[in-house]
Amino acid sequence: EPALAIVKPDAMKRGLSNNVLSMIASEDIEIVEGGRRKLSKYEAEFLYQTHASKDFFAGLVDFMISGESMLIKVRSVDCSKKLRVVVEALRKSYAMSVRENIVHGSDSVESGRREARLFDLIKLRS
Ligand code: FUP
Repeated sequence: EPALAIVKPDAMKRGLSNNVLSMIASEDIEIVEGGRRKLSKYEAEFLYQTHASKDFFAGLVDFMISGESMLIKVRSVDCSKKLRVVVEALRKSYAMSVRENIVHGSDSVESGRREARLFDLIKLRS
């Protein structure tokens, strides 16, 4: 099962990318490929398209394009489930607010597939 984890701009600025990587590894999730990149507005909007009608959408997109992120394509059995465990644990330790919450992780098999494809498309464009 493929999925996507993202170390968000707030975590990059705070030097937390290694904490995210080691937590992913500790859940037996395989890191397939990764890279640092500032997301474009279009990419951030695609990532959060299910929230397009929410009032926090514009602010969320602005935050996601405010600096470099680390995109990490991952894979494992029950990957999105395991990734959510990682995300919850990291946020509990490090999140500063609902928006500045350190890390993204695909939350279902379906979104994992879609977001892993987004990773491949971003790679092609850069
Ligand atoms: P998650 O899947 O855990 O990242 O959380 P959600 O799908 O509920 O929300 C997606 C993103 O919207 C999260 F990164 C947090 C952000 N968000 C806000 O910025 N403001 C809000 O009021 C609610 C969510």
